[in-house]
Amino acid sequence: MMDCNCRHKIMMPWSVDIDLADGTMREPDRVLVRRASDMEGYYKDPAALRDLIGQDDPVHYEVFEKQIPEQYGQLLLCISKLHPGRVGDECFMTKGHYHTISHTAEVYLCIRGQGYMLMKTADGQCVAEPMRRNRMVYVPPCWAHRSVNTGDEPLISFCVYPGDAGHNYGDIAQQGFPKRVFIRDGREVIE
Ligand code: PAN
Ligand code: ZN
Repeated sequence: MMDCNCRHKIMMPWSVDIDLADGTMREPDRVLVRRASDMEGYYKDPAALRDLIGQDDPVHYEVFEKQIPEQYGQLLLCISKLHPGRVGDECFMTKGHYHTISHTAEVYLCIRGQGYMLMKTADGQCVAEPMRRNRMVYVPPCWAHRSVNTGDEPLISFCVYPGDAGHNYGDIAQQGFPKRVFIRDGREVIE
């Protein structure tokens, strides 16, 4: 190992296989799994969530990651696989977060499924960008973000964001988003 002309050690280049159809990363270093029981407090209908937890506590989403130093200059990447399902009539979603260093952006390239990226700012703006296969969503600095699956198959995205971004879940856990996504009478409702 030699020093680069900054404070970091030289890291060896590497590559990884990603199965775009299945939405999995071969040989991830870490797989984060969030089940219904990890989502208490997030959905509009807590009783419907308790029912789901009591049934088989289904997996809501999985995040496949490679181990990359969480440092300025690095890029963190993952496959986010959000399963289809409803809590009552509300679509399965990720917890959502701001980045701890809030002025850091993120790219989500959707490789399968359909849904929305809900984004909000601290001053009350809220936007729902459609997610579908081959569509890229740019999450600008300072926007909290949560993906929502409105379809019947997994919503799968390849995500890239700065190594030092960090995750701040607390604000969203307390405040939520101004909008939620439902399926009612077979139609998407955002309200
Ligand atoms: C994504 C998310 C992933 C899971 O990698 O972490 O989709 O969502 P939550 O982190 O909100 O549970 C990302 O935005 N990283 O910054
Ligand atoms: Zn993020």
